[in-house]
Amino acid sequence: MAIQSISTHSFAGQRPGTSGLRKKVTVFMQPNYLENFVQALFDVLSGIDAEGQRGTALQGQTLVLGGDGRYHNRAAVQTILKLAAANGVAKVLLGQGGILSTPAVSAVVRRRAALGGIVLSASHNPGGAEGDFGIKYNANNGGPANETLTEAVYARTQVLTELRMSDAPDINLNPLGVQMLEQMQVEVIDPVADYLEVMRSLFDFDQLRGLFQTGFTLRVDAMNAVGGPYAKAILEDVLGAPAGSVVNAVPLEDFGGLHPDPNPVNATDLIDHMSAPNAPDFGAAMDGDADRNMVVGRNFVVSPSDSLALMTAHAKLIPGYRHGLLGVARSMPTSAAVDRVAKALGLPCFETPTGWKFFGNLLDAGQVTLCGEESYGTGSSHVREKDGLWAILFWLSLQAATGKSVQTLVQEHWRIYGRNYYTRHDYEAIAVDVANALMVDLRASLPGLVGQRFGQRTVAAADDFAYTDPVDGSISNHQGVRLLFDDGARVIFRLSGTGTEGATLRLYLERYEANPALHAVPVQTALADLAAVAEQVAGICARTGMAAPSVAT
Ligand code: VG1
Ligand code: CO
Repeated sequence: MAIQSISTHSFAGQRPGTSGLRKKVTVFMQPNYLENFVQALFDVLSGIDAEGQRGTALQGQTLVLGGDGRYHNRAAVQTILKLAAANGVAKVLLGQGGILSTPAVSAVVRRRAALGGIVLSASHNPGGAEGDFGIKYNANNGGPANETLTEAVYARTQVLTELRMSDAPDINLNPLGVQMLEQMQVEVIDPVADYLEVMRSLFDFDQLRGLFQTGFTLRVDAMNAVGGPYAKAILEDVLGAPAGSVVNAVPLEDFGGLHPDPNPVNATDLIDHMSAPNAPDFGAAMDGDADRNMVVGRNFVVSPSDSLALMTAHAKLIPGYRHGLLGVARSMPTSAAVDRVAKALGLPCFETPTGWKFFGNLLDAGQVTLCGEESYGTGSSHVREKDGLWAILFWLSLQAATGKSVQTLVQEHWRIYGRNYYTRHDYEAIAVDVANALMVDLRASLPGLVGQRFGQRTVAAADDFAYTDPVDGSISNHQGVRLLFDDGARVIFRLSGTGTEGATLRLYLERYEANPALHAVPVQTALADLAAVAEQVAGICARTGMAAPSVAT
């Protein structure tokens, strides 16, 4: 066994997007593609100087490593271990079998005071040999690296010429305990243990056991992804939910052909079960890396934006939040439902760009406790990622504490705070130049839109969302084009930063309805006039040739 110096050449396009570097598996399998990115990361973490001299900051350090189990996960783990061993890392905490959910990586980094963690996942993107792969670095707070770090890594990918890598044979990823790779310890850990302890510290497990003893039924669809082992261990083994409550619980390399994106369009089997006559009391699904969640009642789907608002309103019912919340944050396109609750409770409420990395500073600075995104993501200060199973335990606890169903909880919430009708329309796999031109033209038209009337509404403001981080003052521009109407309605356009095929245009529509008599309108009907405004302003159909979105959630 020896450390090798291997010459390499740079690859274009290794700039991380909304959540790490995501590409087709075939791109990641090119010789040195993954190696380059990881070497660039290690170079930056080592404290490399302007002359390209690597520093010593990785020496003696511990990193956490694991992924969602998708195709290429195991091979990537072996590659990263060999790079880590050659770059002076002292120890890697590796999830057994190469498995760790995204929130679990965050939990392990924090509990074990690691330097950071590497998450192998393309999250909600499809898996398998033809699907996507991804890699993301989380810093010592357990959260996604900030843009300064990801930019530095990207810059390094463009100039690096040498990989440092051990030529040792592959290690066995399965037995728990310590193995040596060169001078580096690899400790294979139980992927669930640390995470379970964090959940135990937040929720009343006896109360949840009691809930299941009363005959409460649930169906949690792990979509053949990494949430399965966590949900099974915690819900069934520890809390006593009926065996079989967690379905599709074994992580498969291709997710069994499912698209592990927990929304009503992709989790149709769950929706069917929840609308059957003998439906369970509660349903939920998670995504590929178990950081997203969809909450479903009997015949009733909860909007993620409403979920955040409702969690905020009821947080004191949960032991981990019984002393109240410091504040809340939502991504800009997420509906303003939570803003109303924050206002009523006198809580600070922040609006950030899309992507969990923007919540990190607010959480670290103790300015917020709960965060959420419209894309089926909610989480809190317990880790620095959104957390699917945490959200499920939160909703189960609310039902246990109140004795109310999902539907009753949400409808009561609307009666108190009003309803923010909300939908997102995705136009997928558009030609990149078409998508870019649409956004450029839209930006150019913004000044002229202010003051224009569309039906009953007038555009009160139109801008391209820019964010100044209140903690470190960093500025992020071009985070989404917004039309803000005088009645509070919003139409938002942005391009996805996680897709791997062409461009994806996301159109977000929202309007507020205070009158409880008007709270039962189908969502797409309630927002049809705003969809028409979006079409009029952006010409999506004319430009893309798509008469309807690929997905509406
Ligand atoms: C999407 C969502 C965003 C989320 C991101 C990562 O990003 O819109 O809210 O944070 O995915 O989630 P984009 O740039 O494609 O809109 V995950 O669970 O895929 O890591
Ligand atoms: Co995810």
